[in-house]
Amino acid sequence: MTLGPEDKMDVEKILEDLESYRPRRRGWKWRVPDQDPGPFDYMQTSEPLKNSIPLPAGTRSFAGIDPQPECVITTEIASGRFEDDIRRMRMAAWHGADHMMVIRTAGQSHFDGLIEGTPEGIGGIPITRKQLRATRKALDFIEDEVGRPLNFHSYVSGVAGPEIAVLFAEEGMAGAHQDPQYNVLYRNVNMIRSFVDAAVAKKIMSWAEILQIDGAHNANATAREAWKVMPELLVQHAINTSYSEQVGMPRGNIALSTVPPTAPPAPAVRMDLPYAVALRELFADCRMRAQMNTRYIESDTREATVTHVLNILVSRLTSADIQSTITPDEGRNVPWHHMNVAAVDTAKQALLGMDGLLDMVELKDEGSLVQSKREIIERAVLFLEEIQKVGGYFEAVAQGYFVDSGCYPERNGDGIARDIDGGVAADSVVPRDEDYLAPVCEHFGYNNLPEGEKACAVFGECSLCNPDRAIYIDELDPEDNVHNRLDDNRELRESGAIKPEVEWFGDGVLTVNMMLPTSEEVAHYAALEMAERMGLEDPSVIHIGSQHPVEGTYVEVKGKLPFSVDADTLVIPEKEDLLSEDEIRASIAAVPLKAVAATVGEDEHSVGMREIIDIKHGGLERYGVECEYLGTSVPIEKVVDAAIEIDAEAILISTIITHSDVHRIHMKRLDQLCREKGIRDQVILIAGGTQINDALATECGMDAGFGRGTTGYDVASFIVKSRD
Ligand code: Z98
Repeated sequence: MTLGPEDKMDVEKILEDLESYRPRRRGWKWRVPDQDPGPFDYMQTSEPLKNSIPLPAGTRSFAGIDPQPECVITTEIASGRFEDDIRRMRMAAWHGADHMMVIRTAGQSHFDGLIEGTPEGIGGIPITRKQLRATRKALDFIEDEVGRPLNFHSYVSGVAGPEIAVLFAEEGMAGAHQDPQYNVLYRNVNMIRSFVDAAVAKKIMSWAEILQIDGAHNANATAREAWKVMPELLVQHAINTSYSEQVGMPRGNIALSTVPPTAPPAPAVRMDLPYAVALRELFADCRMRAQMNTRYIESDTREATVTHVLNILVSRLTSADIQSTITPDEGRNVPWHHMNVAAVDTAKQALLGMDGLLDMVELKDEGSLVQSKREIIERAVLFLEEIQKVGGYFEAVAQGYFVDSGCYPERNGDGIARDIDGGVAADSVVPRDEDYLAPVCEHFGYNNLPEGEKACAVFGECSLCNPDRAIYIDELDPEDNVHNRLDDNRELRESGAIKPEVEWFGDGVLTVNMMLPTSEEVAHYAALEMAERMGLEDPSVIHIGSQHPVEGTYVEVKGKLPFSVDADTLVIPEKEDLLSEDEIRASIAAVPLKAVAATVGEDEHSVGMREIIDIKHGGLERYGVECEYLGTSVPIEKVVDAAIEIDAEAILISTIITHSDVHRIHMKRLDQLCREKGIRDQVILIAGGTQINDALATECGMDAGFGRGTTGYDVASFIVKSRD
């Protein structure tokens, strides 16, 4: 199978012969610094992609350039079905993501072994060998398509941490979260078990060159007054980093999961920046994985996006090896495909926009930045000292020191306390037998062998030395598996019919946005009623924002569309075949052509029209058209008179403002006036503007309409074709 830009991802092909699939490589891949060929000089970019989708302005106004920032960009995927995860990864990769972080299904942390097959997950995917293989295989195709290595990532946590670490090593995973504190605090896995397991898991991850991301940011995401946990965040990073190093993990493979702890309306950058500086100063050789703030995400995607741009400002003012992205709809708890893409675009756009920032500004080495930084570090050191004083980490956890919303040494008594002898898998740590022999060559601790001898030498080779030794189990559940899900939507897939989709293929979900002139409470129910009457199934309000207590409320409703559209029955206008530039020039050189152009009505926007006519922007003048530009806010009568006066063959009008449908009125008036003056069959009438399209313009009496993305070339080709 090959995957070209025109091919849909064929999940069934991906699933074929997975048994013999082997990953191409092991370990993490960073971007390669490079300068995108283009009109600008960048200071922080990497090699361009072979296939990609640029930012909207990149396509329209910057000749299609799509520069890639120097740092890896993450997309967090949580559809719960791997077959949809991979399609979402493909879309994100085209927009610039190269770290595919797959969230796990709820509850997998408490499984004490591996699971198999491809069951559906809740809020994430069940991590299994088949799911990892299928996804990695799909990623191989996608990385060939975009021309950049893609890092696949998930979690080495929970009761089966070491088993998952071996699975990840065997299956060529590039990154993983691993932090025993996460198990203890958020999953209530026994603390002794968690730390013992972590040593084993980290040793195997080090062999597999898997980049480790820690879990400190979860304290911020969980604490009640989350901006106060900054000293604790440093402490958590220190504990996991130090433990990892002692197991043998190189610092260069340890990425700290750092998050700007606050969000507006707090004075966010003033609070977040000193923390970011402190972290980078203390952990200079570690990698920085800059997570975006999740703690203060509500259902408003605009608000989340602004917070995330501020987070990226902090990354640019300090550093980020990986810029993570969280979908702006995270606060709605159902991240959707297009929101993954939106988040990746936000990161790409903001990083590029702030390229080279630190070359121009300098962080002050005095004043509040330094004072706050020092204070956070001092509080963290005191925290560590007190942990020692109370008897060590386990005792401190038992006493609820962590995720307390007081800014240490202040304590609020609302921390997460765990029992040393309690939690999931308590009492499960036992000394190794004297004749213990590790099942894989990489292991931690006692192994009944002379120093330096590989465990697997005794029994041949292990699954790390020879991946063929890993046992592949296909499916265990005859009902809950990808094959049944593919059967369920086969008809829709094979018919080529189109259904809206936000999360899963064919889910039919769409959103309707409305502004209702009433209070929030009434708007909520009015919106639901409207959605129901529109024929949407299961409507629910996913965001509501008051504009004023009684004047207006903005509502976003989601619902399911109960039908699909047959693509074969659609009447899609054929793309206009353009004349070549030489043909246009030759025609105009042979028979000169004059045009009158104006922005009409009461509209002062001149940029669009200038783009179409000016020689500087490759407009009509470039092809030899003599353009009489009348300016802005020009009455239609004046435009027609001017055309008669200079004997113009084409009239071009532009309207950007479309309040009260003035654009339609202007177009109709132009057609009517030309008829009244008896010149209609001697002039080509063209309307343009952001809200104009060809169908609308021709309906209003124009010969053609041109909307967003039009160039002077398109218009020149149309005029020459029309008059010949
Ligand atoms: C992120 N938005 O990091 P379960 N271990 C660690 C974690 O941070 C997480 C898990 C395990 C976050 C994603 N993080 C959330 C250190 C989760 C997941 O038990 O499978 O949910 O573990 O980008």
